[in-house]
Formats: sequence, structure tokens, C-alpha cells
Amino acid sequence: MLEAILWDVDGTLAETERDGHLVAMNAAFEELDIPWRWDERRYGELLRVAGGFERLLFDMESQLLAPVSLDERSVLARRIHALKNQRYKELVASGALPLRPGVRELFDECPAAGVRMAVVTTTSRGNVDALLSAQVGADWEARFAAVVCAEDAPVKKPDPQAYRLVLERLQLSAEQTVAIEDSAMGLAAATAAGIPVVITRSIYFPDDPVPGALAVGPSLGTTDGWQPEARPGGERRVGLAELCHWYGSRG
Ligand code: XBP
Ligand code: MG
Repeated sequence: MLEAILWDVDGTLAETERDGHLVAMNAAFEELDIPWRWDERRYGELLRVAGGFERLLFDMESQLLAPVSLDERSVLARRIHALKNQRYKELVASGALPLRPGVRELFDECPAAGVRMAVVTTTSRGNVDALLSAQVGADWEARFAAVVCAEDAPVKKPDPQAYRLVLERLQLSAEQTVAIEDSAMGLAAATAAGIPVVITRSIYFPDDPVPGALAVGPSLGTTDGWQPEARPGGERRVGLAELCHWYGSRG
């Protein structure tokens, strides 16, 4: 039986990358008088590196004005990243990043059906708190049986550390859960922990191969465009009934 839904955050709950982290990163560069700017295309490339801090270090490898020593790069990346997160939190606290279609409905459906929920993300707890406080309310954490963030599992996806930890905290086996992810990296992390994965594609990962996903579709807000096809009838969104159906027919 399906006991818990494990939610990724960035790209899955909301389009936080293009409309949140990228905007905030460029604001941080500007405020710190650093002449670097990332456009949407470059940010898409950089998303192959998990973690904002790690992303900055990677980008510095091709920035002419980056400090030479690794220590100095690290100090600078920490400074930029901290300011980016501050600006990101302000942005999401203003309500600028709505939940993706179908997310709120599933948030409400799960507890009513006795299915627990957890958050499994490589971003920080502060960033998650800012997003969910704005979108769900200050008591958002009460909805989740476990919340695993970067501080809990520092080894980022595609490593399975965060997923293994959430299973431990929930006292569940992998087969009792389904993860909802938007990226191939998230899929790899959950799969390596043995967890079945449903992919809701996000702006930055419209057509990445997602081998072994239980189902893949454009959004929980529609039954169109899903593979395998969502069953006809009922609501025109992918809810708990559809997830349980896919879960029950897994190989
Ligand atoms: C996505 C990430 C994060 C965010 C930025 O995490 O890789 O690094 O892009 O957040 P997920 P930070 O999809 O697991 O939620 O700057 O805090 O790393
Ligand atoms: Mg994601």
C-alpha cells in the first residue's frame, strides 16, 4: 500500500528556478558589484550542477574575473549564495511564486486519505520555509511527517542520501512510497534509493530522458500528456487516485 508521497521542492512544488533562484542570483551579483549575470540559457546549463553554492563554484571555472585560489573562490561563493538566498526568501515571501497546478489539491487529498507526506530537497530549510509559509501558511510543517533539506542531507541529488534519510525518518521501506520529482537528477536520487518516481516536467527539464519513471507528464494539474495515459473520467487532474493506480500497476 502507498504510505507516503515524497515531494521534491524546486521545479516540482513551484517554478522556483527561473522565477526565483535565477532572479535572486542576478540580484546578488549586482548588489555585490560583481559583473556576472546568468541568463536563462546559462542557468539551464548550470542546473546540471546540484546546489546553488556548487553551481557558483562551477561557473567560476569559466569566469575570467574569478579569484584564482580555491579558498578565495569558496569564500566569494558563500557570500554570493547567502545574499542570493536572502533575496530568494524575500521574493517567495511576497507570494510571487505560486504552487504549480495540482500541488495544493494533492496536499489536501493525502492527509484525508491517510497518506503521509514528506519534503525531500537539496535546498535549504529557510528557502523551503519561505516558499511554503507564503503558499500554505505558517503551520505548513504540520502537514509533513518529515522534512529533509540540505542541512540534513548535505550530499546533493543525484546522490540518494536525502531519500535514504527520509525513509529512515518515516520508518518506511522504499516500496511504500512514491517520489514526485521534476528532473533527471531527482529521478536518479530517488531511484538509487529504490523509490518509484512520478515526474512532473518543469520549465528547465521539458524533455530530459527519465528512464524507469513510474509516470511522466507535464503537470499534476492536467490528465493530458501523461505517459502512461491517465484514465479517462473523474477530475481533469492527476490526483491521489491516479498516483495509487500507477503505483499499483508498477512492475
Ligand atoms: C534544486 C537545487 C537547488 C536549487 C537552489 O533542488 O539543485 O540547488 O537550484 O537552491 P531540489 P540552493 O530540486 O532538490 O529542490 O541555492 O539552496 O542550493
Ligand atoms: Mg527539482
